[in-house]
Amino acid sequence: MSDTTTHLSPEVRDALAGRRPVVALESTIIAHGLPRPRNLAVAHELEELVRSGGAVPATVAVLDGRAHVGLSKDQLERVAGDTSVRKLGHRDLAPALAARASGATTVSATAFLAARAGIRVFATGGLGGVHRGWTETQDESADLRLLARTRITVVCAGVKSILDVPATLQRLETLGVGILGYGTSHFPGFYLSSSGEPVDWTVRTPDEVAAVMRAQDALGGPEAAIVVANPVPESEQLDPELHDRVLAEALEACRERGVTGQAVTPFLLERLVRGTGGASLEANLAAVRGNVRLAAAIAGAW
Ligand code: PSU
Ligand code: MN
Repeated sequence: MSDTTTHLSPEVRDALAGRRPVVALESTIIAHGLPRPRNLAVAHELEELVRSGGAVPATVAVLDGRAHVGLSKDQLERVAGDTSVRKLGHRDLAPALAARASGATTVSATAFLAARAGIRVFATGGLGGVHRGWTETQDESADLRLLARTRITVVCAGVKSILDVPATLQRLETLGVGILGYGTSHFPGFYLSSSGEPVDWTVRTPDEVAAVMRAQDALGGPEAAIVVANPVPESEQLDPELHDRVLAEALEACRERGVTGQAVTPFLLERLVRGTGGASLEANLAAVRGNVRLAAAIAGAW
């Protein structure tokens, strides 16, 4: 499905036509979630991890007013290196296309474009969700509502720990988004292996995830995502005490400076990287790598 709005890379198009496994990857984490120039190396590494897992990577972005599902090397370089690349949630897609703009896609925009292209499995780091202090700001990521209406399986290390995790889990329940703990009965905490919150369902293999996806299709009914919550290994998690201390400082700085809207998440992530001397970045990368590997296996099983 290539049309005037969307271009599928030849590799992705062939894989979908041949019913071979494809994994969608978002680009906001590359353009706005990781420091340059490391971000480009990570973007390549994640695509390689998908390939070595036997699937075709489909990194999603908008370039010059056209959505791309599957990027060439040059396009990936542009997303990682061009500082004018915007951050695009689902609601930004139409204005960006009309303005011939370029932007990296968040979970909401990526899930939408990937599902529309026929891709069923998507890997990311941590989902957006309900921010702390929601009663004042009403800041809830558009990721949640879009996932409530999109049949896609998202592999993530939970939701970003900068968020109000219990409130986000409550919203996911209300919105009808299923959560499967992968090898765990606890919801992961992004940089941390566990958020301390329980999950209702645990799966242990990619085949078990694929079985849930088939059951979802057999049942029919409203479209909704399945979240596969895959914890970062304990050996690679961020030290929980360091995490809590630096996060408290970052949240305070965010309030003091009056950072709002789309800028909140990149601001907090960057403060965490600095405040932990880069340790949060390593934990973030370990989580994303694990998710990408698992997503490739799930796409294969599916
Ligand atoms: N996970 C990461 N790094 C990121 C993000 C997720 O490890 O940068 C991005 C995703 O693209 C997610 C977005 O959709 O943050 C959420 O932004 P907001 O809170 O503004 O909706
Ligand atoms: Mn927000």
